[in-house]
Amino acid sequence: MLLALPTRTLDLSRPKVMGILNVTPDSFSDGGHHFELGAAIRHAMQMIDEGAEIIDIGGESTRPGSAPVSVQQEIDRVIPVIEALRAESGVVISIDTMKPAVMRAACAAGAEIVNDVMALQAPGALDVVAQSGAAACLMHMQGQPQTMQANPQYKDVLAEVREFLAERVGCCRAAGVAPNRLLVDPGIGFGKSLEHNLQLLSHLDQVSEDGCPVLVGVSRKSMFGALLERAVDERLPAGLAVAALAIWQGAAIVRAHDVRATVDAVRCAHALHVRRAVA
Ligand code: YH5
Repeated sequence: MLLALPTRTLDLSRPKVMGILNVTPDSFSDGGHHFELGAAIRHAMQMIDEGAEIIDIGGESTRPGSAPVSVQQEIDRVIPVIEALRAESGVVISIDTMKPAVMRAACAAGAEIVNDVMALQAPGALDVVAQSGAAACLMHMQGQPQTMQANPQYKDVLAEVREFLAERVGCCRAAGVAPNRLLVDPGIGFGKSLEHNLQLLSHLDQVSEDGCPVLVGVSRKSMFGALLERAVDERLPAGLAVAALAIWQGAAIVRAHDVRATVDAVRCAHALHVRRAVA
């Protein structure tokens, strides 16, 4: 399976690890509010050294309670990082944003995947992606980031997520974004209870109707707090187990903070997945 990028393709016949690079002032700060470019690039280069083939750069936190960020602030945070990483490395760069203006600037600076937790529903987002030639990750979310975890409700979470993603794939196709440029993502933790997350993760092979490759992110997420009562810094073993099970079900990309460990888990799971598929 090949994902079409603007000037090359990404071969997804072997699963990929997407390393998370948060460029918010709390992540790479010099102690004040100043964000340090050098520290962000060092962290990206370390994740690449550990086996990340995609780096996902985000300048806005989607956590409940986090302050909203203006378009200009978000651009000021992410564009220098994209430019510097593009100059240093041939890694595939993904921009994690909901804002069309940030998508446009990021793609002009060298980002090749738009990772949007709103699945390109913001006015203008579809056109920006269509015109840029970038690939896109369409993620399912119920509600808005600030309030999505208050009381998530579904009749059939798997069917509803699958239908939403199929509808967004259809909108992309209508806007001129071919399905070979699309990834789909069930959005673990985005307007979902623990039970909803577990339902989706145990049926990952059923979330993509159109054969679009599946991306999934569970790294350090609150579902492990709910399931295991583990603090954020104690969730790595759980995240590796679920990452492996995602790949075993055929997921193409895992989004993670702890790249070296996740690459090992993904490689083991894929070695078992390919042997099962041919039997
Ligand atoms: C995702 O799943 N997630 S940001 C809370 C945590 C730990 C991690 C308190 N962007 C996804 O990573 N993009 C995010 O513990 C994403 N898929 C895609 N495509 C949330 C996050 C996190 C939240």
